[in-house]
Amino acid sequence: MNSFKPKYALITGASSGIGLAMAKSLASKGLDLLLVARRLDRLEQLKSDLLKEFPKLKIDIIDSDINDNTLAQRIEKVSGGKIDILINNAGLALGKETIEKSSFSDWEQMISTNVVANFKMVHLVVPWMLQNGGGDIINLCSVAGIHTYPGGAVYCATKHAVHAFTKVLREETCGRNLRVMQISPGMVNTEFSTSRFKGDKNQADKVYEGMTPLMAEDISRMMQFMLDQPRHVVIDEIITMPTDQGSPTTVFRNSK
Ligand code: 8X3
Repeated sequence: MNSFKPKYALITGASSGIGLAMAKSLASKGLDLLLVARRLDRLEQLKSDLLKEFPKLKIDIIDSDINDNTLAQRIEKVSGGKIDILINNAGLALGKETIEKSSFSDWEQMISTNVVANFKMVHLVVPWMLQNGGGDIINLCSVAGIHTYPGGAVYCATKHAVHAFTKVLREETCGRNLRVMQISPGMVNTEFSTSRFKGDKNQADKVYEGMTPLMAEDISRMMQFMLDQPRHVVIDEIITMPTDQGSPTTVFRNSK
């Protein structure tokens, strides 16, 4: 077990926010990377930035929506099944309307991305990891996977699903040198809110008004800490919020 040394990490949602911060963190630790995201220009830019700083690394990129049916085949082709670490990060919230007012298309997109695509990624890499002698998986959950709040029914439901799935995976694979972990952040200032409010930057900015949110680098630092533990240690879950946030519905704002 202890001779296992991860070399190659797959990150979904790698072109911005937490995924991008994690790409930088893992590259600085000497890991080769397979970066998946929709925006090819951003992926190419990130690859070129990383290679400038870490010229010896192998950085592969795949431009794909996480829901694309051909993604698994593309990952298999590029990686040859040699994935040691999965940062299962792609996910989104859409809208903050009540159940009666929210739209089916938002529901479907959240369920498909946060649940189905996230689970499929695990289903893809776990057999490879077991065959290769081990692996590390960090699923991006949320405080919305533990708490609930009005306007977040489907987002919260998807993250509760991730929480349950991760726990079962951990139980099922226990003893096989697979470290199954999750991180559950509260408010992180990334493109999350801009995407939730469909490009309405004003509404997105209001989410973080008068308080100090977490940044993507805060989350990547914690994930790196999880990965850096000795092989016999699993940090099952990190739940993290800004000091100014007490729960999804309690936020201290100094301007109010
Ligand atoms: C993001 C945290 O509180 O907006 O996952 O749901 S919250």
